[in-house]
Amino acid sequence: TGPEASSPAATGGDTDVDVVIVGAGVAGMYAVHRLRGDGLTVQAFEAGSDVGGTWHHNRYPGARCDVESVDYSYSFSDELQQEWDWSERYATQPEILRYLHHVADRFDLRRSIAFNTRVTAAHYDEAANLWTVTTDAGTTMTCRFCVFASGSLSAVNYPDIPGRTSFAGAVLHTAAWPHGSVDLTGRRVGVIGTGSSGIQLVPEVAREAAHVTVFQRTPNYSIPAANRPTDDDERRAQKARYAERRRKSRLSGGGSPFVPHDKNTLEVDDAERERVYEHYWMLGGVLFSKAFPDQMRNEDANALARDFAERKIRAVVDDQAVADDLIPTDHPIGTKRIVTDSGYFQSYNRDNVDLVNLRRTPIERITPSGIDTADVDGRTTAHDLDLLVFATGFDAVTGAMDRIDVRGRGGRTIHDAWADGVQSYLGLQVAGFPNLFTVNGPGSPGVLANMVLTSEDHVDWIAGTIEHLRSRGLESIEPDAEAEQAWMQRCGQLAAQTLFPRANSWYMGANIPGKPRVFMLYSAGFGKYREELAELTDAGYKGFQLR
Ligand code: N01
Repeated sequence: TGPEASSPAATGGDTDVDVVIVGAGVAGMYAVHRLRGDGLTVQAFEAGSDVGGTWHHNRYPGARCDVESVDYSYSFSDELQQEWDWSERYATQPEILRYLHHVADRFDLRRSIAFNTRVTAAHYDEAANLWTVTTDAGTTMTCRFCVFASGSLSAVNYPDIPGRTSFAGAVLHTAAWPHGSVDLTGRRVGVIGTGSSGIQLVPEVAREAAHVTVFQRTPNYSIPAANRPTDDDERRAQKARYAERRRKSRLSGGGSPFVPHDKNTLEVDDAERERVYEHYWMLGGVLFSKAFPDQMRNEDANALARDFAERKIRAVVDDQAVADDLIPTDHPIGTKRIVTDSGYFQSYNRDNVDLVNLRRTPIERITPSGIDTADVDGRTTAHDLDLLVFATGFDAVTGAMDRIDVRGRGGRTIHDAWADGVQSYLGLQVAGFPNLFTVNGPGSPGVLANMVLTSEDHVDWIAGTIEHLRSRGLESIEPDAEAEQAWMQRCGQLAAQTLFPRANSWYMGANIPGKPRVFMLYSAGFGKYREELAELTDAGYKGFQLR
């Protein structure tokens, strides 16, 4: 624990610290810096051995960010912005982690963070208006406020496949990749899952391993990263205009300074449409979703974008029968996160990479020697493997908190509060859990936008709110249940105006058996969300009860 833990709490009452922060990834790190800077005593707990969250754990070969590094970086310190040089347009995981370590050093964050310590419970004491936080290291700590910065994509998902634990070789998960190198030379590797993680991993593994078998349940849209090294001139120009870049990002839908074409898909002729698609394709990755303003709302418009993406896939895959299996047919483009790849589809032109289409030949079981699939004629094919990689994603958005024993007013658990569908007001608070804040919680733009800026915004709002309470002698804040319900309904209505609900995606909770199917995010864009949040706050914290 840090030295602050021995200072008196500034928010009154008899607590060990003012604020406990759960998680020391991008959001938790900034929360430590900001809240400590406001004169509060803070203690963060982090399950990993160092800072970085996502970037600490997802160390698989090929891991990169799909937002340009110049945007996917903190904006709270101009000195930091000016001093850090990104070497590539889309930084690799090691470079992003180096950056986060630099931030931890520069702002002396580690003294307030207990590492290798997982929060197991947070219980609210109604009479004393305080939270008691318990960890797996045996710590018990009381605080006035809890900030859950536990991540949207951090609760690792292992699917329940028969025989899962019987495999005799090494088993890895992309989101819990071992520190240090994994020797793939001469090995037969199986990869289950073709989301962002699997698709980034496959080309890297294919270069080293003797053989790679990719087990694909659902094909995914993936777009080349258009990655390249940056040079001094480019960096100088970007840094000179950083403030403007950030301003545009904060007005945008996705938290980076890009806007769609100014006309809708069907308002331009074929040649112009092709030119616009090509332009956004060359921007790389998820930005293709922004080609035309109606692409994510209008099925006919989306179909034309899909057709373009299909042609791109066919152009780089030699065997058109394999291309048939790789082209998504079950969801509009963009309704699952578009993957940003580096040579994924081309991997299937290699002799040492095979695709297994699980829709046609499903997995029967995992065996000690590999994976058995059922052929169309009912026979079993055994795929012999030395190493098995689960690239099977996360219990997204709610999973990290749901796995902790969080109890609010009346001992009600967060699990119960979310059992019939997730509830949250603005992605910041849940009714019945006073003084507990979530960063990028359900009902916020979160994972639909640039998470560094969304995290900074939420932490700034939390800091401002704590200051508001302190300066008025108030002790607690929580949302009205009605305001919360209305907010989640609004998120549902906004999503219904888009094509998002058309996919069985993790955005919808569809990848976790038994999870309620609700579009968990605010889909009208980061800029619009910021406007709404500011209006409600300026109107005296409308929808919240302050006591
Ligand atoms: O996880 P996913 P991810 N049998 O859930 C398959 C971010 N991210 O780690 O689609 C067979 O997307 C599942 O199949 P299906 C990014 O936001 C970003 O790849 O459910 N297969 C799917 O193919 C991303 O969206 C980057 O049918 C099974 C895969 O596993 C998010 O994290 C890099 C299965 C899981 O894909 C999650 O990405 C990495 C089963 N029983 C991650 N169960 C960047 O580039 C699941 N699957 C920034």
